[in-house]
Amino acid sequence: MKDIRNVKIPGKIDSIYLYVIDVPFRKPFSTSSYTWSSKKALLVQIMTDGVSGWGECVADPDPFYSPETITSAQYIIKEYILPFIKPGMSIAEFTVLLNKIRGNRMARAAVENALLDLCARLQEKPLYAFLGLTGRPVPSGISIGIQSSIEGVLQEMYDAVRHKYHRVKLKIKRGHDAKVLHAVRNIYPDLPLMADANGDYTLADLPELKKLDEYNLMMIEQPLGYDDILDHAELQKQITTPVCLDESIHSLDDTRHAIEQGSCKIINIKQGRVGGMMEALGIAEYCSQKGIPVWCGGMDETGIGRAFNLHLQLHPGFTLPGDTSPTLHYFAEDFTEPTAAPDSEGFFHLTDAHGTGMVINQKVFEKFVISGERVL
Ligand code: OSB
Ligand code: MG
Repeated sequence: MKDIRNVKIPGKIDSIYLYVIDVPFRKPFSTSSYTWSSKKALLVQIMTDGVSGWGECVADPDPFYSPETITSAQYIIKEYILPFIKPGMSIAEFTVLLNKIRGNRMARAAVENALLDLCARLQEKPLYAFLGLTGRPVPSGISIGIQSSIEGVLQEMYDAVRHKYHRVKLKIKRGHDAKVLHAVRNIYPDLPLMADANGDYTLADLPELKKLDEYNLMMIEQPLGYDDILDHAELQKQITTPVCLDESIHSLDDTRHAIEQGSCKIINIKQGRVGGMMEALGIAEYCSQKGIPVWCGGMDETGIGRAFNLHLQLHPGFTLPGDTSPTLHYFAEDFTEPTAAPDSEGFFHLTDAHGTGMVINQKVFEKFVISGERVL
């Protein structure tokens, strides 16, 4: 992989804007921890000579997936991240400064990604090529939220299979697990299937978790506490289904700790959770050296964050289909163009458009903006 750390950010930045947007979901999305009925997100736009780089912060308005929130990210970006940006500095110099900030990786990712998008656009390259990656088709995958009935799950499964997703992830929680998987496996015995518990279980639930071994799942994602590494290692010894970590992984160091302790066999990389594309690529690189498969998670992003997820997956370490579905799966309307959508075989293809390749449709965008401010 090419080393872009010596690339310099523009010698002149004209303006930076922060927007909070609220885009309604087609239908509410539930995990074991919360139900969201719209996507609220913080967007960063960095402009130079009429060219814009965009980043999307994956923090929710609430602390129910991660401790970071839109408001905390806005504060950290304005007070601590933007003052670090010095025109003409290298990406490596910027990263060193960013690493002085503890945690707050969703806030950091939004700004870093916007700068990378801007740099790629100024070099007139697609983001993946700017990052030294080579094009290849990206398989789609779907995450089905918790439904109020088993019939509801089966209906969602039916739609997912029809759309040729390369694997299906089902959200589970205590009391909504074996019976759901049993019903699904009855109809789809061989479908690539996995389950995501979003941290709902503890080691006291070991008997229930062991029962899930019989459903031939590709993996179980984040069964235990959202910040746990140690108990997952104990669990992995007791079950045959591979454990995959999501919430517990914020960095390459977390990844190393989890793998060395045997806490998981697979990693879900979310660039927005680990501090941006650079850390995400570092994790993918480390995992491929260790023979640990990775896949790209999602935070039901708008077209902007989704585009970063697509470019990231060109790293050869991404050997499993991720949670990348078309933007219009979640939203009735997309404010980015062209809308991210797979072909009839369920593969996304990136073009050679510059940066993420996403352009904002201003008219649609304005419908969703709830606040906007110029911060530089
Ligand atoms: O745990 O992976 C998760 C969405 C929001 C918060 C957490 C998660 C998810 C998803 C959906 O599973 C992933 C997507 O389709 O973007
Ligand atoms: Mg998850």
